[in-house]
Amino acid sequence: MKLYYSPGACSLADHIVLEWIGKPYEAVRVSRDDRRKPEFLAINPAGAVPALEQDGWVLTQNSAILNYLADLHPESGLGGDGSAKSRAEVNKWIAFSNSDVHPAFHPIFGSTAYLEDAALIDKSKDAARAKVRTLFERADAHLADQEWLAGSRSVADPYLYVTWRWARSSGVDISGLDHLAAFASRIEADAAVQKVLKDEGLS
Ligand SMILES: N[C@@H](CCC(=O)N[C@@H](CS)C(=O)NCC(=O)O)C(=O)O
Repeated sequence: MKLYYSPGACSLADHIVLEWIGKPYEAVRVSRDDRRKPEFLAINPAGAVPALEQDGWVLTQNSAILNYLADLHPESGLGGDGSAKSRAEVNKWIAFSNSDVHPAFHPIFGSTAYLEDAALIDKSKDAARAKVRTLFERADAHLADQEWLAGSRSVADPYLYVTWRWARSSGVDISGLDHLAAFASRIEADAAVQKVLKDEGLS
């Protein structure tokens, strides 16, 4: 199994999950330039990571990959406790990161550059930072009385952690989000996560 990733990108979530599962895999680093090359576009025409390749089959879209890894390794417990309800909770939190938090970063990452007006672009970035803060406040409140998003550690947790890393380095006000900060520290303290951060050149 091969995971195509870019350092610190949303593919970091899948990388952590693969390490938690503990079965052999290969992590293939893809730079920003590589993502536009025909070789990579043949793997994912969207030119985006993550992409997971297994026996010539390629799966893209983070939510699909996280679910697939959980299904492939039920013994890991990373897809919930086996009940439909607990799996729905895992999926709810994958969706929160993938559909709400991740897209909220787009202006910060440059999606409003087409405006070609520095003041307007700055304004869109400030609005994005405020939006991320609001979403994080919701996650913070949820984590007040539990260690993991879906009740027990799951494939959803590293995705929110990745967005926390982005927030830390992009001027989002993360002050006072103590439960979310503790959650991120819990993930960061994990030996498997430390290994992945080192392998991606992030530690
Ligand atoms: N909908 C895709 C989005 C993936 C995505 O945005 N990946 C980013 C890294 S976090 C990327 O590779 N962007 C490069 C690009 O879109 O050109 C998913 O959920 O997997």
